[in-house]
Amino acid sequence: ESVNHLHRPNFHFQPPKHWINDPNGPVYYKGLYHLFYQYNTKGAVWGNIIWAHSVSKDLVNWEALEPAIHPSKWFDIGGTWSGSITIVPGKGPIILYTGVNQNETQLQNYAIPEDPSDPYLRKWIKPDDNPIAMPDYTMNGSAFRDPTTAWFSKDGHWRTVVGSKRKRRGIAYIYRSRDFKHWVKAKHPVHSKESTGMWECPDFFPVSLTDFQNGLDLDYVGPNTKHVLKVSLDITRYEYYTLGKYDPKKDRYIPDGNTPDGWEGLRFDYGNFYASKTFFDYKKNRRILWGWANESDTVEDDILKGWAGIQVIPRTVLLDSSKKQLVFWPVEEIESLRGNYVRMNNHDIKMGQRIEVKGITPAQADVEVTFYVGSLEKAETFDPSFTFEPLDLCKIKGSNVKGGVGPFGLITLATPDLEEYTPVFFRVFKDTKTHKPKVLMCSDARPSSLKQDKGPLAKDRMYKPPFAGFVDVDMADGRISLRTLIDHSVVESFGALGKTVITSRVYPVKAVKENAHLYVFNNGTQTVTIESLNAWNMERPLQMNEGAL
Ligand code: DQQ
Repeated sequence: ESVNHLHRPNFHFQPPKHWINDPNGPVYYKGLYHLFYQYNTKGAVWGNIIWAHSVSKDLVNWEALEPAIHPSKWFDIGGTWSGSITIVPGKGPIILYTGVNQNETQLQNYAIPEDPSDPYLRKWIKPDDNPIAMPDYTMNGSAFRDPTTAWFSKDGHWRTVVGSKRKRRGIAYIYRSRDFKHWVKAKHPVHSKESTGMWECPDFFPVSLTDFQNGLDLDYVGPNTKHVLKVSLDITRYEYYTLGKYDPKKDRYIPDGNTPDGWEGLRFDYGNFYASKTFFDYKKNRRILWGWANESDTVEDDILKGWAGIQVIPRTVLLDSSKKQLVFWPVEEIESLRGNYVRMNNHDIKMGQRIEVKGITPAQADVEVTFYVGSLEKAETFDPSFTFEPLDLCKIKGSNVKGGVGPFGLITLATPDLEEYTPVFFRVFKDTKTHKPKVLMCSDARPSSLKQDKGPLAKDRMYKPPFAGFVDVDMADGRISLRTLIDHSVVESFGALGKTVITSRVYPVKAVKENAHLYVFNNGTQTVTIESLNAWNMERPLQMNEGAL
């Protein structure tokens, strides 16, 4: 089998070939970062899923180990699906994962390392007293999966959350155990929400209300915390999260009134990003997020390429100082891959101007830019009575549609004549009610590729949406920043230091490798200044799972 490298990322996590999806069981243990992931041993489409396993000292270079779990017992013969790792004092790391039995019922299982003293955790055992949880008659046995990392509470119980649904109501069940073997479902779900459908890959963790630098471990208790509940919605393939209060006595989670709980909810990432999972990094006291970015190419081309799916660059997760949302930033370790470097300072871009960033490799780069806009006088008005989704707004007001303040931003993976390009940009509106700026961020894949659709079915078309989200900034100092990691078919963008994040996958035909270009542009009447721009070539890590599997 051959692997086509044209659109293959170089510094994002990937095995050498075949399909990957959800990150599983991320953990830091005895000096190594472990990442397991859903992997098809046989091809570049979903199926034959096992837990593949890699380790890293630095979250940049990865060594592939033998698979950790594959279907082998009655309680997982139909599938070894997603789950997590918990470090249990006195026992070591324990995997909780979803097994599918021969009747396609989903069960929760556990697995233990053969040798917990081995930092590599190479071999895993599935004890015979599995499963640890089965759906009862009140539950939907084909929608019961993805146990979270468990946490230990003062009442002597371990707790884990499992995703589910009943009819159209999304549910997060909570299970308790004293010994990590016998688990009992709490009477009430920790949370649920009507009309949201299946809650895949829930994630539930505390954040600090006073320390905006460090993450918290799951069992942290203190007055100044909030909880985050994230769910992945299989209907739209989007995730959303709420901030709220977890009451450990009642085992209930109540989202804050001001964060929408449902389809309109806040997102870790407004683009191609799914089945994400965080873990607490004991080495650097941070909470790190992993997430899967699927291909958006045609299924036929995925098969021809011989590979499909990547993990995004791991991101630190913190509560924003506004306390209304989270902020995300690529782990600092990734900066070790920065090579050749160019910069630009105090450069005005007038309406209609496009400035090329030269001297780096635009198809494999890290770009940080701070824009100074100064006056917001010319901003277009935003009528809050429009119930536009950001995505609809970006669809109508693309990067070519002239505005007042913006659109301005980066044009990535472009041909010089803009036959192909993926713009990442801001457009600033004036909210007619609050008179405050309303900032839209778009990453528009529509003009990204000249490749023709192969047919009318979704699998035969590339998915090229105008991903978008609002950015909650007042721009009081007239500034806004953008960082974009470009990796051949990956455009991963962080607006306003990580307040709004958008990952997109694109497959240009011409704007590839050394034929790709990078520009800064402005299509608003307000002149915008590039206050500073720093751009780097990104090197390939020395080790990226080569030769394994
Ligand atoms: N992927 C897994 C499931 C999970 C889904 C199966 C989310 O456990 O719900 O590969 O992408």
